[in-house]
Amino acid sequence: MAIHIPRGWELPESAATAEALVLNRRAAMLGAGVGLLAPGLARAQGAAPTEAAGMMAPPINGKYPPGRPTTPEREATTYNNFYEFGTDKGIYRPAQALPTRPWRVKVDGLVEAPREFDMDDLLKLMPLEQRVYRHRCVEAWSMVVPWTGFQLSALLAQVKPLSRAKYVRFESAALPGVMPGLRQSWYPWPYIEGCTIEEAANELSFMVVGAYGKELPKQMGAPLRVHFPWKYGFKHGKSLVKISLTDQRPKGLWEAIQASEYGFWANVNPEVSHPRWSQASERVLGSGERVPTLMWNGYGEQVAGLYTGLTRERLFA
Ligand SMILES: Nc1nc2c(c(=O)[nH]1)N[C@H]1C(S)=C(S)[C@@H](COP(=O)(O)O)O[C@H]1N2
Ligand SMILES: [Mo]
Repeated sequence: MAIHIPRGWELPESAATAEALVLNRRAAMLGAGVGLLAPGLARAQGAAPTEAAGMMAPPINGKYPPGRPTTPEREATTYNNFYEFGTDKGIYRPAQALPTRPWRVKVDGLVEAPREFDMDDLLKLMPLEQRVYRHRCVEAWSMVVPWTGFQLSALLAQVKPLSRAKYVRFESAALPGVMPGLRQSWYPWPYIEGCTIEEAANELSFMVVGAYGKELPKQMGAPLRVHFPWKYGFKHGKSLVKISLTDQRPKGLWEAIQASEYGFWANVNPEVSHPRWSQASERVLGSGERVPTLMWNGYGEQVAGLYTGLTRERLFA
């Protein structure tokens, strides 16, 4: 296995941190010494990265500058929503029990070529890049994270959607043995979310497999989650096991519980309040500073055109 040592222009933003510099140096040393170590020994010493781990720092796509500093990794990875593991923000602890290999994801429904992908095969098949996106939770906090992944459109091209497909439905894993939250039986598990086929085809719709140049932490939805940076965070299904094309508008878990507060579209709009709080501003994870929330979370140039003519829809809740 070749160990890729990123060149200057390929360095992820996080490489500016001392930690990443140390890691890169370690990788370089490993590269030099790797021929001397039996592979088993290297692994036993915790030195050999997995194959997937070595793919997580592809070049950053510079087309989407976030305009704000990257959230410190520690803040973004210890303050999470993943109700399958509990309702508090500290679920990074119980989430470590999630087994992410082997992992299979089915892409099915109204497609010419339904397929079940092994996660490691999918990583080799898809054009990986990094995108530094803003993330806005409906609870009015936000972060900026360098995600590694590929465009959702590239995955859909593999299965060839039929013209009857109007929506994409995302289903998260539901593993009773490792997810204590599933015992809260009043939630209609599994976690479901969805979007239109036009939204799925948009250049911003991104399948995430890594963060901060590394494999996606389990609490962030390893090994595969989706990100629509112009929508509230609850639209971003984590730890996906099934992606289905359908002609029925999917009903999300939150919409099923409380449709008046969490709708299908959930596009970010500072002027449309949540029934219980204002969406005009947001608390920035890490600094704690409050900043104004932007229309479409600042991504109007790419997505506003998706919604012209949809005047009867509740686009912003
Ligand atoms: N399966 C699943 N996906 C989920 C959630 C969840 O509880 N379960 N929470 C959502 C919410 S409300 C947000 S804000 C984001 C949080 O992502 P993060 O933990 O990576 O910040 O994940 C979303 N995806
Ligand atoms: Mo959220």
